[in-house]
Amino acid sequence: MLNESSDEGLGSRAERKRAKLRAGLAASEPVVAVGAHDSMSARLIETHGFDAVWVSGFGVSAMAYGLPDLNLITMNETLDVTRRIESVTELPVVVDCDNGYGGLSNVVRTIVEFERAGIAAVCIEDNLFPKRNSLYPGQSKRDLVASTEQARRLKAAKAAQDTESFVLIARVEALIAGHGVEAACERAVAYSEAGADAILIHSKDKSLTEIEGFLEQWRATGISTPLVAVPTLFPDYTAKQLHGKGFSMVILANQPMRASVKAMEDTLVMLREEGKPAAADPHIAAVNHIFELVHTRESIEAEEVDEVH
Ligand code: SPV
Ligand code: MG
Repeated sequence: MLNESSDEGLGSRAERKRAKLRAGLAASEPVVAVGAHDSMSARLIETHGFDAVWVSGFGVSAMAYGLPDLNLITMNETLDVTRRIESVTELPVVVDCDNGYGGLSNVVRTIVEFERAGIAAVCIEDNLFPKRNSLYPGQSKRDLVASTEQARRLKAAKAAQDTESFVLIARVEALIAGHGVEAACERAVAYSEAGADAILIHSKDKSLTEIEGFLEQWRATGISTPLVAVPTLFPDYTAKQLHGKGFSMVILANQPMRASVKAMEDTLVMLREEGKPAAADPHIAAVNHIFELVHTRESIEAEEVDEVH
């Protein structure tokens, strides 16, 4: 028997998710995306009522591969994790594809492959390959792709799209790289003119002075391309407050990863100290809860429904 989703095909599933994301970007409430690093985290993000899943490059690097977020993960490795995430959630999936894994042709191939995989949106940043995670503290060396070259890549990416609905988010790293508000705004304008559907303006400034400065200059341009924020380092602002300032989408990029690591560390300490599972049991999810989350009973019932004894 065909299940509910198998007769609608990849196209309409993808279209439905992309339409949901596009409607959200134009709505009077912010789209709140949360960072997933695997399929279970994506399932939980959906269960808890969020609007979209962010496939975090940091999360996939650290959690799926146990590696630093330094462009070590290839396009195919990201696509592999993304496909597994996409298949278990009804939410639009927004994938952090770093800098598109190289030059113009790499960016174009990234768009083609992720669009064909039914993904709603891809985010491409202007960090030069190999990139370094934007939150890494200190004066680590950071080079950006020249603005004109990045605009050329984004334009080529948009031209390579097969559908109108697929969303390309262009991420500006000028504030992270210390180039200042004016350079950030110039890049945002260039990327928007190149056809980006949204602009992610990243910042580590806890006071929000940089972001406010950017927003002031951006407003003066009159460009209506939606803006995206990642408030990891300005965590006291709610998604609603950021929406009020002009952001259409807010990405809570890494909290599930950090929660998982803390919970695993605490559990391993208890197990190591007490030497028996009972030490951890009151503090961890019940086995039955895991069964429920992945719909185990439903699968077993379907297997047994017409079984001849
Ligand atoms: C990610 O989640 O991988 C991001 C956001 O790109 S950040 O880590 O803040 O750069
Ligand atoms: Mg990233």
